[in-house]
Amino acid sequence: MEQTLVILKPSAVIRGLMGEVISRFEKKGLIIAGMKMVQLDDKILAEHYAHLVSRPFFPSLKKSMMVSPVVVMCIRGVDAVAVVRAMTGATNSRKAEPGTIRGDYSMSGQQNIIHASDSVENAEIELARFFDKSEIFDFKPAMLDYLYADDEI
Ligand code: IDP
Ligand code: MG
Repeated sequence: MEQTLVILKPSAVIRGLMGEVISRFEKKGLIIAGMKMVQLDDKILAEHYAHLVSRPFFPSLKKSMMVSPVVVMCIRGVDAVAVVRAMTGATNSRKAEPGTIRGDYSMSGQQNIIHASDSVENAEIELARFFDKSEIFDFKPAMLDYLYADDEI
């Protein structure tokens, strides 16, 4: 199964939306294989958002990601990267479809509740950035036999 990185941003933590968002992933049938609260800093954000460091909004983005701790999650499932991106919705929450996390909980292009890895390759890099191997757990959820047909996993 694939694994992907989700970050519950300060906009989720401070607004009290952590449970709502985590619950969506659980109800979908995704497996939460790792989860912890961390305070991000300049160094890790410059790495994580390396593709955006030259953009004018980068200082504001960085600040917004450090105003509170965040929750980092490793989410596992068949096609987890694409499934979680679809659940996340468009970057600008005002354009995100209703029914997506950003579409339902945010009005902002920046304070948009969660980060989700955008490819299998980036998911691997990002998970290694935020988690030690020992913090990602391989266990069998009780409902696994009812989440997928035998030939899907
Ligand atoms: P993504 O989070 O949907 O993958 P990226 O383009 O990777 O979008 O941007 C990372 C984060 O940077 C976004 O989630 C958002 O918080 C912020 N961001 C992206 N574009 C803008 C912008 O034009 N203005 C302000 N913030 C932005
Ligand atoms: Mg991105």
